[in-house]
Amino acid sequence: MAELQPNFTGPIVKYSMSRLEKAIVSMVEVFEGYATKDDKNRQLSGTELAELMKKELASPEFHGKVEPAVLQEAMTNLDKNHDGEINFREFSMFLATLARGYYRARNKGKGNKGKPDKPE
Ligand SMILES: [Ca+2]
Ligand SMILES: [Ca+2]
Repeated sequence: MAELQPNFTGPIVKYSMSRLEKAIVSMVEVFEGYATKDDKNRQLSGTELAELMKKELASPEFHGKVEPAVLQEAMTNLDKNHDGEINFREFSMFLATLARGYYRARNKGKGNKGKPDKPE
């Protein structure tokens, strides 16, 4: 069936999500998966956050890349509006901080020689 070939460029290609789209869907699904464990299903409580961290951010592979200081900083600044819970906006900023830390660690010592490390 010609229309199912991988290099077909018509609208049917939209049936499979790109890596980036999958990453975005995963972010939302992970948040929802933990935030809905109690009555406030649009907020992560301390308990829900602890469980998420334990199950979703525990692999040695990831921790080998992200410096403990970056993780600590991300945790400290999580609750931006100081209401004791983490909403999706706060969670997405947390993930962005982790992604930047991971990106920096991955690219440490590679390229950009002579250019100072500027904070974004
Ligand atoms: Ca909740
Ligand atoms: Ca909050």
